[in-house]
Amino acid sequence: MKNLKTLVSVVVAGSLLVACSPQNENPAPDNQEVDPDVEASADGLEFTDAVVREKGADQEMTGIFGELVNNSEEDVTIEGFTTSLGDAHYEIHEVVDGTMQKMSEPLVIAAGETRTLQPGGDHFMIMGYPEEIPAGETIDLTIELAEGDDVEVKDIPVRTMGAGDESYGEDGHLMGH
Ligand SMILES: [Cu+2]
Repeated sequence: MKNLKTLVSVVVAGSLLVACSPQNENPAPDNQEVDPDVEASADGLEFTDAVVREKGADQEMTGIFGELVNNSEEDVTIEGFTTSLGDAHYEIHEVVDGTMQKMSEPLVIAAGETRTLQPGGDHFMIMGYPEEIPAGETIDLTIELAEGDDVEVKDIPVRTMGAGDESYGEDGHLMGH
């Protein structure tokens, strides 16, 4: 498992370097010596207060929550995401009339705006991952932007969170896609 995580991180870091463009050369506010990967995300999209809800081996899915902050002067469109968990089904969800579903519109964060991902609202969903995701662990998240740059968020803590804030589609129709 450790080796797999390391491999995934290296691959992601490599793609970030390729995606990094000369336009990201503004100095970061807190640290002048950040590497290009960090600078790319510091200038654009940040994911703060991020948390993953603990998942038992018997549970079908879980969510990632937090604040998506667009520090840039241009809108960003989130096309999707992956995590250091590796092979799983990742979807961006919204909650309509108390039931979550795949987001019907692209997730756009307007310039300077913040979008909250929370239970009962928009969230990143991890599906099709059969193993336990226990509290106390951390996972890395890679957010894929339509504009081309990926944003990597390291070491998101897994925590126990209150259950029952959203419907997991007990009639089963959510499991179909
Ligand atoms: Cu969901």
